[in-house]
Amino acid sequence: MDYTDTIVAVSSAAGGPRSIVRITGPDALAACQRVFTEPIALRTNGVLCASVAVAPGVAVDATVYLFFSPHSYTGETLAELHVHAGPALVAALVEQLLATGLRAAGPGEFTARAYLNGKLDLAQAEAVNEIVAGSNRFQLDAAERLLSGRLTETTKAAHLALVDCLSLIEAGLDFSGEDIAFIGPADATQRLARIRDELEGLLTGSIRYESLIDLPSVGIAGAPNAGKSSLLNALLGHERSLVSDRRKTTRDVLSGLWTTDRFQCVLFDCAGLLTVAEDILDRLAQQAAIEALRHCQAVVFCVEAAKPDIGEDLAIRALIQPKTVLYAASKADLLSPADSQRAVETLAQAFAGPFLPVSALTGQGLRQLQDLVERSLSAGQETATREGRDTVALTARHRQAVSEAVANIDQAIVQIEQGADEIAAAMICAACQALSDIEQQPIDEQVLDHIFSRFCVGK
Ligand SMILES: Nc1nc2c(ncn2[C@@H]2O[C@H](COP(=O)(O)OP(=O)(O)OP(=O)(O)O)[C@@H](O)[C@H]2O)c(=O)[nH]1
Ligand SMILES: [Mg+2]
Repeated sequence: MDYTDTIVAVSSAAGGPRSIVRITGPDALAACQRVFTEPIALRTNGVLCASVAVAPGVAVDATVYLFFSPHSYTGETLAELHVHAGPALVAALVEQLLATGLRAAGPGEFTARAYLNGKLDLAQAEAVNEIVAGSNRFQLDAAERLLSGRLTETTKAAHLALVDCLSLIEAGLDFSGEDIAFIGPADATQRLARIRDELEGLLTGSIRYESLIDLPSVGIAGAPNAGKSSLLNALLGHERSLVSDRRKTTRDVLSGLWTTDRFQCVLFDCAGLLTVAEDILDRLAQQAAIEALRHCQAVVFCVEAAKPDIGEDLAIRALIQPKTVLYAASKADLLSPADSQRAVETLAQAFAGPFLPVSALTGQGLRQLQDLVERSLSAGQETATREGRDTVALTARHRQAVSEAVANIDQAIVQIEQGADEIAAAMICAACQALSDIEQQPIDEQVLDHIFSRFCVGK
């Protein structure tokens, strides 16, 4: 891709009240002048108003933001035309600009230029994409940490320490004929082991981006009529699942995105579990329910608080083996507080686990249930809900580079122990290369293209 010409793209999301047309490159100012209905002096960074011709005889008002090189996102001269116009007019404006000699920007090309002009390191450039693509708060938080350079802070420090160690080993090699030792093997291996531990800590303490994208799932299980669908609707805050006083109302597995201020997961409802399937429909519904419950991180198991006989519930509990089970005594509003307390104690004894009284009708216990779900997800599910602010999300590329550096350092330690300092120096060089690939120009241009091709146009 040519990164020296002038490009244009719509950089705002579709459907908003305002559209942003972004232009960057050496011809950006001249291109603006070509679509302004009257010439305007463009001399300094700032904001001005202009009338922009989008088609012959059609002009719209635009707010123009000017950023002169190098004080812009891309490092080049950049202009943004903000217009309150529908998609057809915005497309016409871009057409006009293309007709005056600009090129339509490729995916991620603005950010690629920012990277090439030293405005962002590669990890930060990738973070821009993760922020744009991020669909939940954890993805955004993690991407923001990546953008703030948290990953490169650690890798840069490790890189420097490696270079330091390498220079001492190489000095020893240069003066190997003379009796001067710059660094002893014990000191060198100790230093290398410390750097390796730092990097390993980065790997173990980080979240995989992929895990943030694959949201955890939580299922609601229990006997027919236990109040599962009502609970799902109450937690989601809308009527996702049909509710009726008849048993076996729910047949399919239904899911909804459960977003709270502290976590996000897929919550699903399914058919009530049965010990005996009466017909083919029962059997199919059971299979679907058991299959869905098998794959979720936590199951909320509902038993009606006021149910006189819980034999059926105990039997169906044995049908599933969830990773985490959270017991809910449903429809607790049907009992007095004292009776509800007694029921919860009896259930806790029978199921050998604590029960939380809940009511989909009154909202009783729903907040506590949310807290329990959050705790079970954060225990089993990485660190997405952990308070620690310093968790970095590593993309597969970062993970690979850090792992490669760790492997090379391990090899270098072995070589030093065997007295093969020259090979050790080569291994340390390879580790340095792996780390510098995280923030600097990767050796292979294809890698760069691959990274930016995942972006959307306009970013
Ligand atoms: N009083 C009271 N009634 C409830 C509550 N939750 C559910 N119900 C009633 O219990 C009945 C069954 O509710 P559902 O939510 O359909 O139960 P379910 O477990 O999904 O039932 P199936 O889909 O048939 O397995 C309905 O008549 C609901 O109105 C509650 O918290 N309090
Ligand atoms: Mg139901």
